[in-house]
Amino acid sequence: TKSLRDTLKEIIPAKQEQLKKLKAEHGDTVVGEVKVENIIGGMRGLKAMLWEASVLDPVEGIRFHGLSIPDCQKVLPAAPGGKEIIPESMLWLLLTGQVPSAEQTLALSQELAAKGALPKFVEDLVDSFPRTLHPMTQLGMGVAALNHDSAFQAAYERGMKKPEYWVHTLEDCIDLIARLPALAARIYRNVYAPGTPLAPVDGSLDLVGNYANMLGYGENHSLTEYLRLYIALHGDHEGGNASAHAAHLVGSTLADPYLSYSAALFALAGPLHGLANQEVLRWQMAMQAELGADITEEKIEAYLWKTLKSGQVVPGYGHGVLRNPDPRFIALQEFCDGKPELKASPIIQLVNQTFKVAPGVLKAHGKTKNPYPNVDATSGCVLYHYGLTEFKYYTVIFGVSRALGALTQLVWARALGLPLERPKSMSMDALSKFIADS
Ligand code: FAM
Repeated sequence: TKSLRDTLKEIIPAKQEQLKKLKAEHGDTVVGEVKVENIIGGMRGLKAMLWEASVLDPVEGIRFHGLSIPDCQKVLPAAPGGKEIIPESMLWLLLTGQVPSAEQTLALSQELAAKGALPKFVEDLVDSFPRTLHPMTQLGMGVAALNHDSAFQAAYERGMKKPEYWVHTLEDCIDLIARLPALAARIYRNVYAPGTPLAPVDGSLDLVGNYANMLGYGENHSLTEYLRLYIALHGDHEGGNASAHAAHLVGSTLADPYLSYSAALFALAGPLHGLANQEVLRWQMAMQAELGADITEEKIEAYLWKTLKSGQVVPGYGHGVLRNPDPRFIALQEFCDGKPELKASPIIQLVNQTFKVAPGVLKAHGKTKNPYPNVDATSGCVLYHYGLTEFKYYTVIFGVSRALGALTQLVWARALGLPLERPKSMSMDALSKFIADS
C-alpha cells in the first residue's frame, strides 16, 4: 500500500501540467466581471483564487474533491472501533483527492501520534500565559512559536530550490497537525483545570482519540466520535473564508506553515467567523433562561425578533456563500438524531426548535441573503450537552480542524509554484475617477 508521500509524488506532476496548460492556453479567458459592489463588498462572489481540495456550491454545500458530506461518510475510513469519519482520512482525501484505505489511514494516525509531543519550550510558553488570555490567542501564539522547528524555513535558509518547496512544506504541515491536539489540550487544561495532570500523547490512539484523552474526555466514546466527525467536517470550506484565505495569503510570502496557520487562527477568532459557535451557545442559553421551562415556537419567534430589533445578528444563521441549510449542520443533526440522550437534551431540542422558526423570521426581516443555519448553529451546543461547557474554548476545536484544509492548500500552493498574492486596491477617489472616465 502506497504512503501519503509517494501518492503525492505520483500525482503532483499531472497537476503541475494542468496548471501550465491552463496558463498557456486560457490565461486570458474571462471568468467574470469585477463590479464596484465587489470592490466595496468584501470581494463576495469574485472568483479570484485557486483552491484545490474543496469547492462550495451555494445550494448543495461543500464537496471535497467532488465528494459530498454523505459521500464522505460512506467511503472514508473511521477510527478502529468507531463509525464516524476521522480527520486522518479527510486529510488524505484533501491532500491527494483519493480515498485512503483503512490501512493507510491507520498508518497516518500512527505517524501523527509519533510526532504529537510538543517541544518543551512551547509547553513552557503556553504554561506562562495568564488563564484569562483567550484560548484562541494562546493557540495562535503556540502555533507561531512551533515555527522554531520549521523544516521549510531551515531548507529555505540553506537555499533549497523551488521544486523542493512542497516537500518541506508537507513535513511542516504533518508535524503541525500532529502537534495541534497536545497544544490545544494543554491550553484547555491550563485554563479550565489548572494543576491537574495532562495525559501524554498515546501512540496507539488516532488524532482525535488522543485529543479527547488529553482534554480529559478519553472515556467518553460518544463525545470522541462527535469530535472526530466535527473536526473532519470543519476541515475545509474552500479558500475564500477568512481563516483559509489568511493562511493562503501569508503562505504566499513563503512564510512557513506555522506562521501561515497562526494567521488563519487569528482570523478564525473573529465573531463573524469561527467565534460564532461560542456566540450561538451564549445566545441559545440566554434564550433558554428568558423563556423558562415551557418553550413554544411563538416564544422563540418573539425572541428572534427581539435579537434582530436590538441590532444584533442571529448567530449561527447566514453565510457568505451558502444559500441553503449547511450540510455540515445537517450531518451534526443526524449524529444527534442517532443518539437518544442527545435527542432528549434540552439544548439540542432548543436548537431544533429554533431551526423550525428562524428561517421564516430571517426571511421576513429581509436582510440576510441566507436565512438558513450554518454549522455553528449546533456545533457548540452539542459540546455543551457532553459537558464540555467552556464555550470560550470552542473555536480552538475549530482551529484544530481547519488546519486540515488550510495546510493542504499550502502544500498545493508550493507544489504548483503559486505566486505571492497581491490584489490591486483602489481608493474611493480613484474608483470615482475611473467611473467618470469610463
Ligand atoms: N442575522 C441578522 N442579520 C444578518 C444575518 C443574521 N444571521 N446574516 C446576515 N445578516 C445581515 C447582515 O448583517 C447584512 O446586514 P447589513 O446590510 O445591515 O450589513 C445583511 O444581512 C446582508 O448580509 P449577507 O450578505 O446575507 O451576509 P454576509 O455575507 O455579509 O455575512 C455572515 C455572512 C456569516 C457574516 C452573516 O450571515 C452573519 O453575521 N451571521 C451570523 C454570524 C455567524 O453565524 N457566523 C458564522 C459563519 C460560519 F459559517 C463560520 O464562519 N463559521
